[in-house]
Amino acid sequence: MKFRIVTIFPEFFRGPFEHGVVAKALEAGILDIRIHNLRDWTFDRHRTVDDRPFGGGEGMLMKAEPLFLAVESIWPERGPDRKVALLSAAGRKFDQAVAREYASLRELMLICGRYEGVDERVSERLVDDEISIGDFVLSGGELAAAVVVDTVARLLPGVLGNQDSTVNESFGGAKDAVLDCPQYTRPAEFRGWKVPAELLSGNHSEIRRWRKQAAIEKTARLRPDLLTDSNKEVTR
Ligand code: 9D3
Repeated sequence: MKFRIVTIFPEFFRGPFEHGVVAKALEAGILDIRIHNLRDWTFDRHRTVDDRPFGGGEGMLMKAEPLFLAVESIWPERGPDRKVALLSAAGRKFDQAVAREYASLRELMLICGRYEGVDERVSERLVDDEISIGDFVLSGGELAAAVVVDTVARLLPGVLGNQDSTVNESFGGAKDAVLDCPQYTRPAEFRGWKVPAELLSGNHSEIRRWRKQAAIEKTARLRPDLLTDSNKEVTR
C-alpha cells in the first residue's frame, strides 16, 4: 500500500516511520510512504499557503489552490482504490473500522490541516474523507497522519508476523468487544504485589475463566461504553 502525505512540515515525518512495525513494512516493500511539501505548489515570493477568513475571525485558513494543485498533480486520475483524507479537528472520528476500510485501498493520500482549518471548498470538492483522531485539540494534522499510517500499516497482510493478532484484539469488531485482560510477567511478586494465583496455577480452564472475568471487569472500570448488556451482567 502506498501513502502520500501532503504537509507544510515535511521534516516532521523523519522520525515517526523509522521504528517498529512501520519501518519493517517499509523495508519489506509492503508499504511505501511519500512526503510532499505543500509549498511546492505555491508560486508567490513567500510561498504562501494560508490567508485570512472572509467575514473576519481569529486565525488563518489554508488556501484552496495549493491543496487542489497538489492533489491534482500527485494523482491526475482518481479512482475507487485511491482515497484522499483530510486530517482536521472537525472530521469524522477515526476508529478501527475506518482503519480497516483504508487498509483495503491501494493508495491513501493524507492532507495535514494546519492553522484554524482549510477553505471549505477543499472539504466539499477535493477530499473523499475528513477525519479527526479524537476529541482533543492538536496544533495540526501531522501527528494525526502518523497515527493513521501506524494504525493502517499494521493491518496490511504480511506486516505483523501473526496475522491472527489483528483479528483477536480489542476494537477488532467482535460484538462483545472488551479490552485485553490484565497481564503480568516475572517476577511473581514485585514489592509485595502478587500476580493473581489463578495465572500461576497451570490450570488452563481456570486461567481462561479468570482472564475473561478480569477483562470484563477492567473494561467496566475503564471503558464502560464498550460493554454489551450480557457482559454488564457478569460484573454485578
Ligand atoms: C476555535 C477552535 N479551533 C481551535 C481550538 C479549532 C481547531 C482548529 C484547528 C482545533 C484544532 C486545529 C488543529 N487540529 C488539527 O488539524 C487536527 C486534529 C485535532 O486537533 N484533533 C484531533 N484530530 C485532528 S486531525 C487534525
